[in-house]
Amino acid sequence: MTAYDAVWLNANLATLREGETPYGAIRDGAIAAREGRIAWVGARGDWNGKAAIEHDARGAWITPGLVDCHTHLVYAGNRADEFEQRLKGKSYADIAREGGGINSTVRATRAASEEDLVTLARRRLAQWLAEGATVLEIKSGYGLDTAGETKMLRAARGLGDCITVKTTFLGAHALPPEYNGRPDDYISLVCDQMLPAVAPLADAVDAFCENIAFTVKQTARVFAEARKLGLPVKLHADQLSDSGGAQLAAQFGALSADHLEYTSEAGAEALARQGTVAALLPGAFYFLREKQVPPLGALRRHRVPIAIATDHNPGSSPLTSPLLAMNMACTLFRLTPEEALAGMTRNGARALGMQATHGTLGVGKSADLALWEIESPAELAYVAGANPNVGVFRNGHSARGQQTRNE
Ligand code: DI6
Ligand code: FE
Repeated sequence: MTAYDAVWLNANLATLREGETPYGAIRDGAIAAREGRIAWVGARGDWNGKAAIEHDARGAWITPGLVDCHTHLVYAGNRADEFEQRLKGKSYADIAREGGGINSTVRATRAASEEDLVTLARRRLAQWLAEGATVLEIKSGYGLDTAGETKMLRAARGLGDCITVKTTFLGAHALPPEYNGRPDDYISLVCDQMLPAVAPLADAVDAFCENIAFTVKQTARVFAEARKLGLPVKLHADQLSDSGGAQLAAQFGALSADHLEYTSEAGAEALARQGTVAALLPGAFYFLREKQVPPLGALRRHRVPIAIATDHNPGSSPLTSPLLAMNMACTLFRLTPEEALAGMTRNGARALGMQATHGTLGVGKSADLALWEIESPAELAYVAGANPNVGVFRNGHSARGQQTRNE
């Protein structure tokens, strides 16, 4: 008889495996782990294994640990004062002209030590852990010089003890003040000096391709360099205008193209051809009071995998709740609750190139489990502000010293 390290019984499973029941659901299921991986999943009645630890889930639903595939969690300072100024009538452009906006976060982040950045990010991270997240992507992009970007990526990796972290180098996020009027020179710095220096600390490379940031041509230079270093790419694409970002992302075989509010049908088709994930970010849409929603119909028609993420950052999406991001994806973008949950699990993992190891409850995957006191998985996208999480396990181990509720 095979021995397992742990089994969860008296649970309903939302496996999120594709092509099965809605949510890949198994009512009254059992799930067992060995050496940090899922080793058995099925109906309780079929379970006759032996496990060193038996967890009584007391009727909870178990989903894969949530995967937030797009965040800017590491930074110093905040921009609440700008939020206040905007509500008193000042425009984003006025604030940027006066040295605020992204550059105020760049100043604060450059001035902070790596330890400060870890402390601040760890404090924010508590909410992701409380809501059952086990994987988080974190971008750089507020250093905008080699030392600052290196410091941010190191700080992000420093959080790996409590959550699985994927780091993304976003040197091409904004033009730092010392390069004012010289964007091509800055892109040369990114390509020739920053990228080679940060490559060992980065799992992927991202850029902000937008009329207020970098052009398609500048972004393509960064991506070509990433390719030489063997790093996969992702892109902030078509957030405020259709700049052909989706097509550019597809052309470089990007893991994901993110935002996509202004993406055309042709853009959606290009993503589908490459298997590039569409990562939708309703937090930024909400906070910036955008009007145009991503082309959900085209994404569905072309069967583009859709991920949902918080895009947590101090400027355009101070959202710290993956569950609320799922709710917003439904209310603002009209995703179904099942699409929203798949977006924060299976497709979030795919957007990070982790589909072989994360994002569904399948044999061989990491034993990353979130337990929820809910009656149906649709409740996860429905509760707007509540947190029904009652446990989270990463690689089979409790991720916050709590196994199931009341224990
Ligand atoms: N997209 C955004 O909306 C921002 N960055 C990005 O890539 C804004 C980030 C900030 O304002 O700090
Ligand atoms: Fe972002």
